[in-house]
Amino acid sequence: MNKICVVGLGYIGLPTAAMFAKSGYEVVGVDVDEKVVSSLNEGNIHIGEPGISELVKSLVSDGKLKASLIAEEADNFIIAVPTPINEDYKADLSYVEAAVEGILPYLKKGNNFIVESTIPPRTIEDLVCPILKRSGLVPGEDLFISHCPERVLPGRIITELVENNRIVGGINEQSADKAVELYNSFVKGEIFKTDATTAEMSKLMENTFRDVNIALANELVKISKKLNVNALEVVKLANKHPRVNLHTPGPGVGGHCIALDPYFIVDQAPEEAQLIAISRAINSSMPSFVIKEVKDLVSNGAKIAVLGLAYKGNTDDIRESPAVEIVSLLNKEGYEVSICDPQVENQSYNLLPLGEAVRNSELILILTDHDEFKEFDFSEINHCVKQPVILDTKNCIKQPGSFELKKLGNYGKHFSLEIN
Ligand code: SAJ
Repeated sequence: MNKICVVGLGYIGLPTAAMFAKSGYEVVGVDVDEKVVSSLNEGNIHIGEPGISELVKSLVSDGKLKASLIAEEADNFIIAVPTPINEDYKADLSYVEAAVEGILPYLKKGNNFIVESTIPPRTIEDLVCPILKRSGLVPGEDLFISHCPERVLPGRIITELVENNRIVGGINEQSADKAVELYNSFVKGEIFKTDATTAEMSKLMENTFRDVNIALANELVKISKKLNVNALEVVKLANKHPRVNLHTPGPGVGGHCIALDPYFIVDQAPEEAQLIAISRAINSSMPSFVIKEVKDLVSNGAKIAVLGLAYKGNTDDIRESPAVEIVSLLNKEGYEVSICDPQVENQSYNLLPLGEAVRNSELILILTDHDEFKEFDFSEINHCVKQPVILDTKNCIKQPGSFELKKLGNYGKHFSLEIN
């Protein structure tokens, strides 16, 4: 059982492929993108994730990891392709389907088949197994099938791949056992066995838990604005209770996971998933809320310097980023917008160095808590702005200098205890 074929070389597939290769498996990574495949075979990577670049380079040069446009025979197959959401908020499973169909010709008796991609409940049973049966192999007997959702936090992928506990959901016990054996090669966290459908639902509920809690924090901001309360201090103080963990409010929820996964549940059970649906709506309304805050500070036509386009600090990922929506809304409202994001490379945006982005601005709008912004001493740029005002939607700026620092959620009072 020494060869693994990983289909999908993105934020999850590539680090996973690398970890298996590092622990001694022969790994071939498959991707539909020619550029990804050719650059990987030269030892270069296309994702910005700490620690991956060096690891992949050495594995490729040692011949332990290679990339290919087509699958090949292996002992284990892992599917790690994206599951985006359609315009009607239903899961788009076309990449999963294509990936499973793509490996059909290479399946052999005794293979271990795993889906890591996040999928709606019942996908393994109702979609994946029927496709795999077309190979002529009997699921659970000739072919072991599991869902092993990834749980790693972008920015900490390499560490969390090893240390996090994992859920392994098999279509039967033997399938789960095979998957556990595989992941045991590098996972130091505990591995919990269950059935495939429970694993699918557990993964979705983890991200939904976070989305619902962030919605609660964001709703607190809106209530606090109405009642003139400092929501940020409320969060800190309430969290001094031993059983309370209010999350952090912000400009919205981005990324490819938390902002999408709850819809997979809502789509399957719309009548029942009321709280989940309203939480999504609250978080999706935050960009418009930020625009209202901006309007309270500067009038249309003003120049606004946006700091941060990525969906969260210290990542280059702009998928579903609230900042992207805020920039587009600001443009629609007639503001002149300049953007700085030192971590993002994206041809669609004219990304400027901080010093240039803030020139002649009347408002600096912080949308991402990158370290570069947190640590920046704003007294350095006092002279180049038209009006020294910062609206910090991430409550992260430490050295505002003589800028007036407004924080999203801080509407009240009056004196601060400055508790941590
Ligand atoms: N955010 C807030 N307030 C908070 C926490 C987060 O506004 O209190 C925002 C962030 O700014 C960001 C978004 O939510 O826009 C999501 O960020 P995140 O760091 O909470 O999570 P992701 O999407 O980067 O990664 C999540 C993780 N899931 C959980 O923590 C339950 C990760 O473990 C999963 O593996 C990943 O989704 C995934 O791939 O599903």
